[in-house]
Amino acid sequence: FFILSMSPLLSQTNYDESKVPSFEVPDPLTTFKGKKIKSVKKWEKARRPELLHFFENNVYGKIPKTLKIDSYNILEQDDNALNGKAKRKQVELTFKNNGKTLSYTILLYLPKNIAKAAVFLGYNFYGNHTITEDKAVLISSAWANNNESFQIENNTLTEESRGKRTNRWAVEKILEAGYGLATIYYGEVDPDKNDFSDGIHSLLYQQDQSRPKLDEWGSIAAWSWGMVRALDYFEKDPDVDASKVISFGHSRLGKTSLWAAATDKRFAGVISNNSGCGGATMSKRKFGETLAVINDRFPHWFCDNFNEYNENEEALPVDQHQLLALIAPRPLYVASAEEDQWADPRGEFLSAHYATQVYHLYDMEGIETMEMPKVNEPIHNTVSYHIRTGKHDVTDYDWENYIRWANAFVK
Ligand code: GTR
Repeated sequence: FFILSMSPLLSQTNYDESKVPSFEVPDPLTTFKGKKIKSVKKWEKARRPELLHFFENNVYGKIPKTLKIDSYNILEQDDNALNGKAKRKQVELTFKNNGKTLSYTILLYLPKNIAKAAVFLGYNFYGNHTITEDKAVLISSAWANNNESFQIENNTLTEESRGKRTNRWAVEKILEAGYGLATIYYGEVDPDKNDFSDGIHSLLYQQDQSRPKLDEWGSIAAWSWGMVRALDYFEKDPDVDASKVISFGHSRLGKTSLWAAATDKRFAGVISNNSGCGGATMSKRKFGETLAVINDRFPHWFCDNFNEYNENEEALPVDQHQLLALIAPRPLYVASAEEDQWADPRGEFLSAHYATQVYHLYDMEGIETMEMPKVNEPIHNTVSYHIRTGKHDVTDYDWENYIRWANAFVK
């Protein structure tokens, strides 16, 4: 599943900085019609909406209609979880439409002595039970990609993978710092396969529709939608400070956390961990993964309109730094890994830099320099960035920095 098949496009992958094409960086502060934006008011009234609209119609796809939580059910709760260190809740959200039902479960750990906690919210790849050894965490029955190292066969999650991803989730550090952690298995919202008969898409088709239209949502937008609805739930949960929810995601789920926060201003902060192509990095650099490659290998992630730009990045009137700009003025953290050249760390860094001019409109600071910091030397501002040693992953180092940044800029 993560192994690259050798298509001719892949053999053309560029990892040479001197071969990055020169291109004009689309200006976040000039409208498509050429008007210069000089105030927050104009940004919010004119420019931000047209950019959001462009990403909706041509990149991630728009959601056909709003669908609210039909009901929520606290499946399980324990005030003395993790050896008495945390409160645990497992909350199932249910949605209904077109005679169909979809449910997904939020696993929530909360620090015990805080009345209303700020929370990191992020999806996991292989089930809530993989992020912790905690035996009480329920195992999802949703479809999963087969994976030998997680002992997933027949697309079914089992007890055998409990705790297999604890390395990516610094649960104790998060709780000790006074934050809650909420996670959802992304396959419950939309199974990660090129099949639009299942997942949340199927609840919102019009009569006789069986797949999204050209400008309608792919899977990333569907997963983002799931995060937004989780935020709706947090507004009802007395233990959560819904005004301090940080969307977090790694890789494809980092693309997701960015899009969720771009579409919903209630997210108080955003973390993009190694999100790469179609996430934080700049498409026009064509470094590492390119649009043609991502749309070929994962045809269901973006909307069909995005294919317009396969091997045609020059034609894009936007680039991903403008997605980051949609987060302004909220705190944003973009993180890369040295060995994750596929995700183009330099492109992720530059993107954070180019988005910073929108933060300046709000008198906030971001990535002021165009010189990339050394590995393991983070730049912390309202817009933060680091590149750490190691590979495509989420590590304790990443979490330690996210917590420091959240303490300074979100909490
Ligand atoms: C890769 C994909 C990346 C990234 C990654 C992941 O195969 O090319 O864009 O999303 O998967 O999600 O782990």
